[in-house]
Amino acid sequence: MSAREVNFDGLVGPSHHYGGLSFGNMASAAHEGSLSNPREAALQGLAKARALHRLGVAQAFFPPHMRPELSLARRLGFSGTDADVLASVGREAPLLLAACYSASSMWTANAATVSPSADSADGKVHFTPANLQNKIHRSIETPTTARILRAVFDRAEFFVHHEPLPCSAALGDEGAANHTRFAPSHDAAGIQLFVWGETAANPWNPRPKTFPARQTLESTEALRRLHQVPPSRAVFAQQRPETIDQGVFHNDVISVGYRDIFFVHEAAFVDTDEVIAALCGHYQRSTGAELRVIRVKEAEISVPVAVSTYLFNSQIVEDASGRVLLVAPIECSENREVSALIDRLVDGDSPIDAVHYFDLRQSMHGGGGPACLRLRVALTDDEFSAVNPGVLFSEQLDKALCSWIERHYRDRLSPADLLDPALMQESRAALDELTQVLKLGSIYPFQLAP
Ligand code: SUG
Repeated sequence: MSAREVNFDGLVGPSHHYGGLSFGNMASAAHEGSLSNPREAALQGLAKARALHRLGVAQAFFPPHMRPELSLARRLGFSGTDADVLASVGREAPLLLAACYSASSMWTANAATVSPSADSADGKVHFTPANLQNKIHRSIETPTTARILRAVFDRAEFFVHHEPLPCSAALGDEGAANHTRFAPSHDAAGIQLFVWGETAANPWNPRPKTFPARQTLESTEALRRLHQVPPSRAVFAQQRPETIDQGVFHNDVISVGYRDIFFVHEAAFVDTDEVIAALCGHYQRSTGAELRVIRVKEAEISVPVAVSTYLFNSQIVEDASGRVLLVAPIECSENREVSALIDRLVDGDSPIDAVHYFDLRQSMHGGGGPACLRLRVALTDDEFSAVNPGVLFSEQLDKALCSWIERHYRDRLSPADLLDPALMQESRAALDELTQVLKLGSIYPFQLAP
């Protein structure tokens, strides 16, 4: 049976703005309060999905979440009509208003951890929605993410949906951004890399001094158990604390894996060489093949340059003819050292055959590059045919989404605009229509019976 890896890209929602909500994420801090363009953001994301689809990559979408999520403000003591809540939160707690309105669900690499059926003991695809407990604006994504995953992957004979891990600092979980799978092909059994930033069990273990570590060792161990990945197929690695303190808040900001390829900066882990050796050993024993590692030295690309260009947040994909492509943010082409490195990889004997640059600046300014905008799900043919077809990319869906974005999205949004009650009505009208376009049924709270 053959299989493919499907990229589920997050559609950017109508309230995309720069709230400065993610301490430890340099781009989020740098763009706090600046003017966003939700329409351009959504169209940039769609353009990436369209281009990859046309190259032969399997593409699908997850819808944006309902915003504003006023239930968050209500749980924190704000009351009255929706308009009253909006006005009083705006007056008394502007950061909370930004959180209620955050469009961060676009970064679907943080939606869930996914293990393909080839790796799991029960032969099913496992999903655990991330609890995202480190950031309030992200923690509110989890219930909607869980509903969307169940709506898209609804056949119990193929798909297992776990509860999110309990919302505790000891179990911080940021989903696929800290999880990578290596395998000779999408249908073959492989190995999985689980990356964590701190451990609740040992307070003396080195941890970042300035910025938070968002994922714990304990959460990664739980994910391995829940997903029935045998210990022999799992490698655990700690992010280097100093690297987190330089703005590497997720592992996908400093490494990316695809099939048998691992593109990694030497400062990614506490002991990167040891991690590479463990991965190569496990991979060899599990698959009989060799892992191909592209290890980038600090002297070639510094961590701050990796963070500002998001080189390692590139996607690695294969086109229809099997050529391996690096899908990189346009910022990489604008940096001399980074573009020179990419040229060397493409021209030399690395596994990368070509590069495609994308302008995703609206997302990048919130700290999300190409790889943040997609959740990968490796599916066999049978599993693929069980996916809700409404979310799969087609030229027809592309046209419908373009028209939907053009009709519903604003082209500028400032923090002050979040106080405008019309924005709430506009967002709900847009999302209500979207569930029909994607044929997902009722997934938003305003569509569900009380
Ligand atoms: O969680 N930014 C997101 C970016 C997530 C990137 N995802 C991956 N690396 N996979 C975050 O920090 C910014 C929101 C704001 O500032 O308004 C934000 O949430």
